[in-house]
Amino acid sequence: MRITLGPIGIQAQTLTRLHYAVDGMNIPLKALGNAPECELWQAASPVQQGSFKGIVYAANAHVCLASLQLAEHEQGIAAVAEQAYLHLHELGQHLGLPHMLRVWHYLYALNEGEGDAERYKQFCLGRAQALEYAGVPAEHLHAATLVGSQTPGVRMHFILVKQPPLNLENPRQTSAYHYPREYGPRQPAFARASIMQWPEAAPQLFVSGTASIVGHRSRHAEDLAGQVDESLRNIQTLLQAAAETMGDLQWRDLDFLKIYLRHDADLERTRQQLRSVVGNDLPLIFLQAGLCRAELLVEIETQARPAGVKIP
Ligand code: 3EB
Repeated sequence: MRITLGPIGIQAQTLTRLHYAVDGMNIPLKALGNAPECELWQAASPVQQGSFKGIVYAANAHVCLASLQLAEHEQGIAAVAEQAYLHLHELGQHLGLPHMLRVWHYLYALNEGEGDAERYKQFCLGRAQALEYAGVPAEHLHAATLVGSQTPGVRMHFILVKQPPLNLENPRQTSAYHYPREYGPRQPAFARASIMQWPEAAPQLFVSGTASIVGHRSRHAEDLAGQVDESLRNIQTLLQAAAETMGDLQWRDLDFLKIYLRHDADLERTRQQLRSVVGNDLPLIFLQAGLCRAELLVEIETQARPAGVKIP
């Protein structure tokens, strides 16, 4: 399965070998500028659609692309997070695709609540409890993005696979799953990047949402340009770590950058700065989103696959 273009829904498109949609799968964020209208995910063998405990998905024997939506009532977001991850785990068992490769989270009112009661920190608590129950060790954590959405409830999109991906950490950053206590009662459970070694195909890289964090501390508060630079340095470091498996990766070798901006007014400044670093060929996809720490203004994710890679 591969991504061909950036966001705003996975829609049925006629591709060379097959096409499919996951009904109702769309990114619950506002696109900024002239973003592409849909994301295409293509698999080389046919997929079947299904639904399972509020998750809709498309899957074949090797890979599953899925979307989960949970409403929040009085139970609190930690309980919702726990349930979401338990359902995700059960779906993986049910399909024989037990490993997470990539997860995107879209959470309502992300920074609401003080101290340990902040909704992001409570989400991390429920997620950690579910993964502990499921027996997922730190070295099997997956690449992830977690941003704030204006749409109520918890939305997650995720990719499940048969064989565990190779996960990378960033030597410039403390692993999120080792963040100190000041960031919340349980650490954020994700890897900085995942590489999927598809059987009989070239590997594919998924870089997590990457922000201006060095060690475990946020850098360049209130300095957009500084945060963009620091995020790019972090991504570059991950590309270097990935080179051992993927071969040398330059900016132009990436599929796109997906940029989450806290303030839509920062669009043009950010675009100009990114263009000056990555050149004119790389697609830039801008989305407006809340971010995990109040001082963060920007977060960037990316993917890469060598030309011609076939996803089973
Ligand atoms: C960070 O590096 C920024 O909790 O799943 C980025 C990607 C961030 C994923 C998550 C959080 C998550 O800590 C925030």
